[in-house]
Amino acid sequence: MKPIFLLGLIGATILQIGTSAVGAATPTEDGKAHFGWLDYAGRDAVFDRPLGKGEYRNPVLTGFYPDPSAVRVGDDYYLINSSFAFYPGIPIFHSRDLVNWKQIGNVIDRPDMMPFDGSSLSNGGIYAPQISYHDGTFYVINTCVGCGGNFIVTAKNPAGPWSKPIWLPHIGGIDPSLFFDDGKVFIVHQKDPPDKRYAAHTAIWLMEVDPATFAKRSDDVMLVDGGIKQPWQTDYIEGPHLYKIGAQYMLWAAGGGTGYYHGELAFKASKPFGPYTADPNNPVLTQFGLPDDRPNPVTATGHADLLQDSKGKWWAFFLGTRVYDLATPPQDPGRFTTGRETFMLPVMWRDGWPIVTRKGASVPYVAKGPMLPRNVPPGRFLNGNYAVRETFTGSALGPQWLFARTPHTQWWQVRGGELTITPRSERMGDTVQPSFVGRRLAHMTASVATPLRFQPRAVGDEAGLMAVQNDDFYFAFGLATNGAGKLVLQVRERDGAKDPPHGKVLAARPVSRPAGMPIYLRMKIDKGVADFSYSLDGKRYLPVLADADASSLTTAASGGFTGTVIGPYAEAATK
Ligand code: 6LW
Repeated sequence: MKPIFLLGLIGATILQIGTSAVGAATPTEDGKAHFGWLDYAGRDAVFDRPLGKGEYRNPVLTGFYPDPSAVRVGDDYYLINSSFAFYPGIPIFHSRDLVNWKQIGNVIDRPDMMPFDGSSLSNGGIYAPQISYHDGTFYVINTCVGCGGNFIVTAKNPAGPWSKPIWLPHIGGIDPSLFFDDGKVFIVHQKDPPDKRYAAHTAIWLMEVDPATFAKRSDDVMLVDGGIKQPWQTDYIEGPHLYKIGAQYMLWAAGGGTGYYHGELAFKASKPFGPYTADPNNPVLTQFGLPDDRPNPVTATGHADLLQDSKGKWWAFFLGTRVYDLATPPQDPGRFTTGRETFMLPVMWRDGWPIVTRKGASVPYVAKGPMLPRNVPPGRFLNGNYAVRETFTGSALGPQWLFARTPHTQWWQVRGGELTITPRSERMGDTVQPSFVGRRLAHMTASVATPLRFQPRAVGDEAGLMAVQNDDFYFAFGLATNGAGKLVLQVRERDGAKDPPHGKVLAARPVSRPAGMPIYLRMKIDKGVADFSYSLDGKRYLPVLADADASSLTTAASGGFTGTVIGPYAEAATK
């Protein structure tokens, strides 16, 4: 997968590039869908401001990259995110300067590693993983929700291979995090308190485990009870990480739930099992309570991981959401299609207590960076505005591509400069493993286009572009046949479980095109509005559906923890 960077180009312009590269490499009588490339162009006005010397841009990873966890090993930094039931799972990035990241693999990248079958794409699977390093070994500890619970995988090389999971049936709840201290190993995690009084009443617990087998070595001890009311949000206390700073044990945990009230809380103790004292600056990070009319609001900031760089400076990585509509009273946490993204800010200290955002301060889109020597070769664009052409020139898909759950058959091929997909009757909407592969929507305003060569063989055969939050909320824009030998382009939307599993047809337009020649499909998402158009020459686009309400791609509508994923698909009639 060789990305071609086309800075500054967006929309129609980008599609004029390389149209001649789309040849009739393979005939379409094979009934398969052939995609020549995928153009992605994203432009959010807030990213237009040029960077000054030493500055970096937030979010450092745009699009659905939530629950960041980062670790330093010498001069190298590694960062991971949660991925729910998309496969491969847990993207892992490398950086030398903390602001330019390059994906070096995925922690869950073998089909037998994690049982995602039947899991909800945006509510099940991989929640909040944590990465740590100790004595030459990397550890990722995590929860597979609805698919096995808490587990650990290890690796000598963070790019993989990672070990088979070691399951941790003795660790309840979610969000486990490892802590190495003086030859001992601990797991700090979220779990219900013994006297759980209401749904949001959770607590933080700690257990010492065996350093080799992770078997239980101590009682599970409650460190912080989220039900004890404080002047800050303690509901849904979760996502804990434990650090040793000097002689003190510092606990960080998210509070308020991963929405409008989200924040990060800090606590200190002189022994791992406590007692813990709360940071007088709590919440050390939040955007809750800021004016609703602030420009370019970032909301839901929390779930932070702390890291000290090789020069001794401290940084917090955390999630946040960029909302295009912070309704009043606020939607929880406003409308966004891009998921929860990875942000980074320096940590300030006051009397030995941390602060990430001062009271009333909004998270900056541009900040002064760590000034570490940059020597990672630039990878794919992961932040700011950009246009990229994903070409299918190699023999495999790059690590950024996502499948809906784990594929068990090889229904796609990267060959001859094309991505070829076999239409299958496993369809989006059925919580199965559809023939769909996509990339993250990383901008509020973005355009995705692809040249498609496809000759549907039967009614129900359909191929094109799909934008997906989960099985209940998605758009499919595809080429199909009406049965009378006529080709038709149609837009389907499923806007919740109330709609039929395969959605409703919002628009259909007959099209004709010389056999074997491509039809160019383009989907534009501009905040809450989507446009679907096509072209026969890759230059002049004709609408199939304009100004469609795209709110089904917002987390406010779909629920869950992911963002929109867009890419090629091919389906066949349900058996
Ligand atoms: C995760 C929890 C959270 O387990 O959301 O924002 C959950 N924080 O810590 C899913 O990402």
